[in-house]
Amino acid sequence: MLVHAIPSNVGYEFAAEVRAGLAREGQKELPSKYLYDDVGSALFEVISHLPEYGLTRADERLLRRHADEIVDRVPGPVAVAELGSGSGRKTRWLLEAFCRRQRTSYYPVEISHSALVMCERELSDIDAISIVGFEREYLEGLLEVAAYRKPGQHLCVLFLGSTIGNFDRPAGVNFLAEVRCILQPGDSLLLGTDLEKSSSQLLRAYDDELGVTAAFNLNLLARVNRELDADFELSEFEHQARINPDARSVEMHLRSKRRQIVTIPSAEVVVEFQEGETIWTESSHKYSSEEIFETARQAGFRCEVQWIDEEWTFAENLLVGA
Ligand code: AVJ
Repeated sequence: MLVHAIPSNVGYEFAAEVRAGLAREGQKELPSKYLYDDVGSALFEVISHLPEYGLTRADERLLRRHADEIVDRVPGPVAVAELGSGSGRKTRWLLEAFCRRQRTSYYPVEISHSALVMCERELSDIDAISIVGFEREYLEGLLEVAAYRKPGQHLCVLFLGSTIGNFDRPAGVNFLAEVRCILQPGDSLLLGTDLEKSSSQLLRAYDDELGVTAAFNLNLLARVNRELDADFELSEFEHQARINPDARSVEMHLRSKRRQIVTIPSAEVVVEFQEGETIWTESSHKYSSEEIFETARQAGFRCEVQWIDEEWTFAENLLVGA
């Protein structure tokens, strides 16, 4: 077992993106990747245990159930790169299967330092694994992983948990195409996608009774306060989950309860909110099982197999670089 982490060079962009997102005309927005600081990552971990939010458990069930089949379809020796590893819990099933076959390198790419540390700790007991974590943006990290690649080694990218859903559809295809550019023909991409479900089920999942998702969303303002010395009054904003039927997504917003002015010194911006005005913080797009084949094709992959969880409609898709 080898564990070492390559530390971050992100951070300075936060102020610039907060400024750009809040100073703009029309719909204010903040990039959803900033939801995942230490507090946010811990809150998401709690969300994944809520009865209303079955996504993460469906993902894990599929990986556990089909780990051997997945591994059989990925030629070895293999380097496994995971984009957004989170806690690493659901990845264990796959890595154990890979490592039963042969020694395997695992490269988690994750912008959250605490999630990366957690994931390395969680998985380091697996026999015949070597782990090198990259505290990086996805594509930047993947480029570095590709540079580490040894001759004859197959690259298998994991993009699980329906993180792809945070992109709108065209941006999702673009992102997958960028991943494809870093890969070689025959390399694999295991893509987890949440599937369409009823509005009521989605609203319950993204606005849970306990208020954990609300706290997860509001933490973004708390983070701006902590890191950029802002004076957001958290009790003056409320969490909102919305269905966007045209985009086939569920959106999270933070709604200003009254007219108010917020100062963010380290982003050099003062922001005015009208009563009822929102900051759009996340979109979670839901896919049909059929469209994933076309999405894969547009990005330069072929979707070879799809496994679907029936309890919480979710698909694990094995894409191969064309
Ligand atoms: C981790 C991006 C898949 O979109 O469902 C959970 C994040 N947001 N509850 C999702 C999330 C609100 C989650 N992803």
